[in-house]
Amino acid sequence: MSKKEVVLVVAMLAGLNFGKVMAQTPDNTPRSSIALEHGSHRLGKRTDPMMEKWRNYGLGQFIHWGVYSITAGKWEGKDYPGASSWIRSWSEMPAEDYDQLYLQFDPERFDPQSWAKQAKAMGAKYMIITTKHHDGFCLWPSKFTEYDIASTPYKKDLIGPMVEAYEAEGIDVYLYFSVMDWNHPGFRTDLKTAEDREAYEEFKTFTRNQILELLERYPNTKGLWFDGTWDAAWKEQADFADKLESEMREMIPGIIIGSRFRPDDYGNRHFDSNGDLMGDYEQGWERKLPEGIEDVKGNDWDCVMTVPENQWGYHYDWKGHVKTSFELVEMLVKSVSLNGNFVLNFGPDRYGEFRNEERKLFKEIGDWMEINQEAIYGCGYLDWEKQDWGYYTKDRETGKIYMVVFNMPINGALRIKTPEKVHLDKVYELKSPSKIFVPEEIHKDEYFVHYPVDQPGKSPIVIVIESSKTQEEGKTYQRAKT
Ligand code: FHN
Repeated sequence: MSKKEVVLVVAMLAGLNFGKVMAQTPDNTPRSSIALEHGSHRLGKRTDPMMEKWRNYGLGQFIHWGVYSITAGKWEGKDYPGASSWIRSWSEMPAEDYDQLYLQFDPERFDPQSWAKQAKAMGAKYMIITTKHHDGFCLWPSKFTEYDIASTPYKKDLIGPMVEAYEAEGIDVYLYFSVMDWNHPGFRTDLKTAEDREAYEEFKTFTRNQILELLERYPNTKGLWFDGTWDAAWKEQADFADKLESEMREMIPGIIIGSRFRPDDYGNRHFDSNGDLMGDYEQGWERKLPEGIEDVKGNDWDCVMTVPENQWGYHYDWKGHVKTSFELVEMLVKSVSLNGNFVLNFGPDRYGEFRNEERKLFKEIGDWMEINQEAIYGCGYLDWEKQDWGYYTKDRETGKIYMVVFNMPINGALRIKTPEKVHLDKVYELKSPSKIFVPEEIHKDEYFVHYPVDQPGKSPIVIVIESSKTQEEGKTYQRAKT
């Protein structure tokens, strides 16, 4: 039984009203809640400019890069069956051998300007870079460890040039940081002994030092994307993490930190013991998407997605299904239609180059975004009944509605069901605004838009709806007597 369950049972047995305090919800309806010192510190979405900008990104780029790009998913001719970034944890990978590989890390073809231009061409508005993954290797010259880029043949900082190059392309940079650090002697997954606890205190100091070091070195970063916080040892660090998050927020006002960093008083992450979101957005949608708007619980969220099923760092041979740009654009549009951001992962090789499959995605996604980005940037959920042909998005500022069609009916009849008294003023194809459709009203607040299917498309079609409220009643028919 967890600590929280024991405390709850004791309180109930004692007939105590277990610390139930009346917290106020955004609409000020009182709600009972468990008293937490380190739970969610805010109900409802952030509404400041930095978060508004984050909310309207739509598309981001994740980059996993580090020593694991040298092993590339295999060791001594044998394939590691998991994600290449985890190869150090493989029983057949001698950790001491892995921990020497950094002495070979020399990404001579690393060209941050080229990376940034490719991301720009794809349409990414932000980029998340692994400054340190679970293996503990730092892509920046850290004062707190020798296990960093300064100790490699390459020697030079990799993060700073990326920040500069991406910002030059108008792309915001966020820093991924893994709390889990297999290289640090004080890291523990759980704290069983006094020695564990003593070692972990040193690890906590090291972790805080590195996080604050990153913010000092790269003050333009817009946020930190934390990872590796699922272990029992970290779940006991509610007070430490809360204080550290406050320090980060003081250092860079407005900085954006997701739900994967802090545990609450009872070790709950992402959502505290009252079910309230920890941090500024939900970071739980990894390699999966919400089904419907109710799944996002009114929160901001991002989906981080790999191109193969589960490869974040470079792998020498992408086995299994490699997602097409069509699939990935659908995931992007679905994310935006449900008020989220879609962050597509790239894993450069040990030399600093993207693989051909990734270059193809830069181009194909970029080509679609060039024509249809209006349906993505600054858009979010529309509360119209979802139809099988695809997804609606709505521009938060203009109110324009976009039908993004992935599944064209063979007869081209795209069904639209509007809320009551909504008039469809103008309907046209985004890429050809002169191509205007006259919706056929088939029932009260229900229409067909007839798309000429003699021109079957290869990529998702975007149709724009300009609508307005009307007093007119739509066509009504006598209800069937059943
Ligand atoms: O273990 C990591 C994994 O390598 C990758 O970094 C992803 C990215 O969100 N996070 C962890 C798995 O949840």
